[in-house]
Amino acid sequence: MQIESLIEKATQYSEKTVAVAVAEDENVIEAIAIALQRNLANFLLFGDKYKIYHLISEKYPKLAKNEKISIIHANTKAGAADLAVKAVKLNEADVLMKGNISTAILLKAVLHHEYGLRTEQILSHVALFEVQGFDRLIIVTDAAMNIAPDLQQKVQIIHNAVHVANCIGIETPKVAPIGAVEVVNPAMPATVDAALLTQMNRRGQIKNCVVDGPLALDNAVSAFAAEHKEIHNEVAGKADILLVPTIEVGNVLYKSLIYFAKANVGAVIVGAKAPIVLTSRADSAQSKLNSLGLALCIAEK
Ligand code: COD
Repeated sequence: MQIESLIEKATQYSEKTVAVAVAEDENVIEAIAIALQRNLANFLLFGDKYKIYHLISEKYPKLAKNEKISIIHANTKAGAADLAVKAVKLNEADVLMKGNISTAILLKAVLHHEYGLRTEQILSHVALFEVQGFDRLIIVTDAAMNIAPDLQQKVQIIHNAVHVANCIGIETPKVAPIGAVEVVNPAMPATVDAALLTQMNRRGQIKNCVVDGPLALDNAVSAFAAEHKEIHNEVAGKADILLVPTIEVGNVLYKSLIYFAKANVGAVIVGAKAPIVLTSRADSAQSKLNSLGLALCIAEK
């Protein structure tokens, strides 16, 4: 499966609605324009209506009259985030999308006790990468939400990533908890958690996937590297999901894949009432479109 085929699949759900928090952003509007050309969804654009109109009419004049777009004014960015979150809460939208607003402000609205989008699950970030020359899609989690997850949070982060893998057709994904080495070293807590997660999976405490770790990145994704180190298990060299120990590791891996490997990416936050598209402001319109496609496929499930 390729990311493009997810976007294609999402066009089957074109009656879904996306609430965009602070839509006054060139890349966001470009992604929405492409999404509308492909009849991907309806859009509720929350933010400064003058700036949104200006951006739309300057570059995409036909969009201003598109009945699949509604613009709802908010005086502040935090106000726009609150309104977009409430639209999802009230089932007026199926997906929440971050626009020109800091991640922390949007997430605070999402986590709000009264009108937020909490469920019993933890919320976590799941990024899907298509890397040229690599034989499969790779999921990286959590590169943007949970800062230093503990063991129990890692269990839930795996659960969320497995759900995403299932939504894109990977039935029993292979999960590699990543460390700097492939053996347990008590001085490296990530390796201890990885071993515990492996055992929890074997004992049925983590289901619908195969977990094996710790694995360093090379032994997780390269059969050659795993073979060279004589690591033989179901995950080594074949991982679908890379569980990183901290946000910094995830963020560096995410950005390395994009900036060095020119990877194609789509990313969402899952575990909330609805999927959340949370790409960085600097991400391209293409990656925002990819994330929308992924989020709409997840919303459909
Ligand atoms: N899932 C569910 N509930 C959560 C989560 C989560 N991942 N994180 C916090 N909560 C709940 C807590 O249980 C608590 O009830 C409430 O939210 C507040 O918790 P705090 O005090 O830990 O949360 P905050 O508001 O200080 O921080 C939450 C953030 C998500 C904002 C914080 O974790 C954060 O800043 N994450 C990094 C976001 C970021 O900057 N990413 C940039 C990379 S692109």
